Amino acid sequence: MSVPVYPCNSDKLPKSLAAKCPVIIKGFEKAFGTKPDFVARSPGRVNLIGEHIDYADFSVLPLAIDVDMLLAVKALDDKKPSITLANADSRFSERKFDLPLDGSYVTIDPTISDWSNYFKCGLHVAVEYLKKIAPEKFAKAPVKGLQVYCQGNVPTGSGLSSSAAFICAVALAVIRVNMGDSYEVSKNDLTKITVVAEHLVGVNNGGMDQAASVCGEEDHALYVEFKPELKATPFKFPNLKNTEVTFVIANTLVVSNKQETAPTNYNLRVVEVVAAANILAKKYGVVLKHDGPSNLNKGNLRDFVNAYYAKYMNVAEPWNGEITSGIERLTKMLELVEETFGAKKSGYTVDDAASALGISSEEFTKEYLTSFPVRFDTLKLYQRSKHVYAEALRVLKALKVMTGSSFTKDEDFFREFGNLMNESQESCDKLYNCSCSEIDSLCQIALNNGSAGSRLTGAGWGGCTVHLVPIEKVDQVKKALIDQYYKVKYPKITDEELKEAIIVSKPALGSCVCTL
Ligand code: NG1
Ligand code: MG
Repeated sequence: MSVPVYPCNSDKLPKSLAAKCPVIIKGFEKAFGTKPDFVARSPGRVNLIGEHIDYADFSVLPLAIDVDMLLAVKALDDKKPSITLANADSRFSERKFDLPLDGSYVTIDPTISDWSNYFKCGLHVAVEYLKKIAPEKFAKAPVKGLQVYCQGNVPTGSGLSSSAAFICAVALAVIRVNMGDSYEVSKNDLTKITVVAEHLVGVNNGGMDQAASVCGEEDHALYVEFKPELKATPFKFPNLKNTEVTFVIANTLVVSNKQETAPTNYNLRVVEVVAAANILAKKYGVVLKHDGPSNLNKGNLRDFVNAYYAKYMNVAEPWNGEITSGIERLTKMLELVEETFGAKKSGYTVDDAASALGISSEEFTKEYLTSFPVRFDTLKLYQRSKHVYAEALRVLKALKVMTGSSFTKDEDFFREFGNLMNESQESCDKLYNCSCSEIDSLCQIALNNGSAGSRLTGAGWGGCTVHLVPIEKVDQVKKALIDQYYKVKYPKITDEELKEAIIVSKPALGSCVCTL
């Protein structure tokens, strides 16, 4: 399926988006004194369950939401092409850079945190794609210069993937400009190329955000699988008798800048789970077969499931994602985690990890600790691997609840799905250590006031929480969050800020192009 293209005034366009188009076109005209060619857009996302497991290739359950990043774009035909970026948000001042004339890539300095870096990430992967599909045109020549006006309302550093929304919109725009209006880029290609884009700014992320942003559909959540193939399957929540399923998203307003905190947080977790997978493999005498773009170019915890089942259970085919066999395998993995790491819950030093892998400490450092910067005292292999396998298991159970036969009582759906979300939060907090006191407070308040399941969403360490709430209790939950969290922690908070801090959003359309 290709990324949809709609005229700005089409009635196929969601109302909120149709309303934003004229505003961004005006913004572009003010910035550049002319009309843009089109608007490229990609939304933020919320993850319902399945946290920090995408980089181990386990499936996740996100949905696109109707906060988004819009880019109004005009192509230029200069001999010396350059890119000029303007932003509706005055915190992000104008940027301009040249495109190398030999068609090479624009350099990105991952040690500085600048908004144009994210543009360059999207540009880089788009150029790479263009060189692949049309080498005669792009192998040695630059892509077109652009004027771009950006307007977004995905809060940054909040776990709703503002970065993915931005990068996906950029890649989409660059491909359209250079391949022409009649070229249809597939959702699958756009997802695949953008998944690795943030690696260029030093974040070793998995592929959930891009898949959700690109593939979102109105009124549908997405079941995103990474293996055997990248696939996003839309599905609806069960029809309930007396109420509707609603998700309330509440921002702690504690910003976690992933690029800055990666060495002790995000990238360290990636190292921990990859090390755990390889130590398990060593212990059980199996070789991990790894393919795909993921982390540190080593086998991960999903690869270990397959290798273990091939050797000990006589199952040659890798697990294909099927629910019942998945539940069995992941339950087995949790036993192996106890056996392997249970006696060393305090964690592994570099020397401990190296000796468990049968390599020298220098080799361990070189292979695991240098491609992305990390800082730690000990690697918490027990806690991290237990979280990943248990969380992957919860996703399968959640899918079963969502697609299962109809519920005799509405409460049963809320209890079953809500419990899984609560268990996920507990695990993120206690085993993955990616919660924080503000997330804990928001979850507690929501649960006390009608939420059936409350948890962090995205990477954590701040950012947003998500709450499963029956529609009739939404106002009560919102009021409690305002009175007991926002007004207490931020006494000067304005009504406008509160409106942005709590979002009640229905599943929204993914990436699209709006023509003028
Ligand atoms: P956020 O916090 O939305 O950027 C990050 C990763 C995801 C995933 C989640 C945790 C990036 C770009 N995305 O999401 O791939 O691993 O954390 O589940 O870093
Ligand atoms: Mg991000």
